[in-house]
Amino acid sequence: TSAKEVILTRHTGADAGILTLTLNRPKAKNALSRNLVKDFRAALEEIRFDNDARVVVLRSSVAGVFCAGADLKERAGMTPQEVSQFLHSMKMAFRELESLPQPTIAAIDGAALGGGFEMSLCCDLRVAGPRALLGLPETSLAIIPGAGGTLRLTKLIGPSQTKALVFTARRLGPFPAMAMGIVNDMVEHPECMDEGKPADQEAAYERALEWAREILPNGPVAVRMAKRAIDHASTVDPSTGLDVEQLCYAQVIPTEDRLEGLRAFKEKRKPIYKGC
Ligand code: CO8
Repeated sequence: TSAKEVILTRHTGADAGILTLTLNRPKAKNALSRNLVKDFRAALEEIRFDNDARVVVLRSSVAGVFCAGADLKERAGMTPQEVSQFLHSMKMAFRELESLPQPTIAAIDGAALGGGFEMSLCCDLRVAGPRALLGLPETSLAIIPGAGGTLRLTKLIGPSQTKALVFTARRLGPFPAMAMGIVNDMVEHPECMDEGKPADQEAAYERALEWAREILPNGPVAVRMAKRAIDHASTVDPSTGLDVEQLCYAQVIPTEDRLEGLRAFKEKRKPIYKGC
């Protein structure tokens, strides 16, 4: 299925179960316009109810940019009511991304600024390419991060590191992003960068696919339930968190896949899971 500014690709063959969601609005560096957000939400809805979808990779088709954040030009022409409607729909899109049942991986091969960075924070994992540039420039625009950045980044790296980034509006390359724990993995191509050649556009995406392929063979229901339990772990009190873990655990007990896992172990072979 393809929408104009967001393209949903279902992989096939050995990669069946991996879905790639590509932000594709080159003329405005993937800035989040009303249209892009609409396409994005439609694609997320399709993924959410797709039982064959096991891992989702979010990437950009635009060289050197993941997403430039909110569309600052479109917004300038909106009435206050339209701005409120748009911001609501953007925040809903981020909630929908964050609450997808499947694991999600953002492949960031360029600028991920403001809302673009906040979007990547709604993914479970982040992989930075050689030209990744992550930041919350809002205070330099005399606003503050308003699409979940203050909360999601604080949960990820703590309040002091978040303040350091937000107060300064600093942009981070892959190394500091990795050191601060913002990205899970990075691809370095110092030789390309040194010679001033364009870095391999696909590097972060390829690495993200490697992560996806490592998740793919594992029990799909188990992975979804683990995501749900871990997401609750950081938002509820410990005793509720343990309850949620038990409820999620209970979901995997009646699955065929659990028995297949035991059989495969006994027979010393790789399990083949069906997601039920
Ligand atoms: N909005 C609209 N258009 C944009 C945006 C944007 N955010 N970013 C880039 N563009 C446009 C440019 O205006 C330019 O258009 P044109 O060709 O017509 O002049 C085109 O894209 C290409 O841009 P550049 O020439 O600047 O491209 P570069 O490759 O040199 O640089 C960058 C790319 C680094 C992405 C650069 O464009 C940039 O810094 N953009 C602004 C990034 C930014 O500040 N984003 C933060 C926006 S604030 C935000 O996201 C807050 C969300 C809050 C939600 C609140 C909820 C309550």
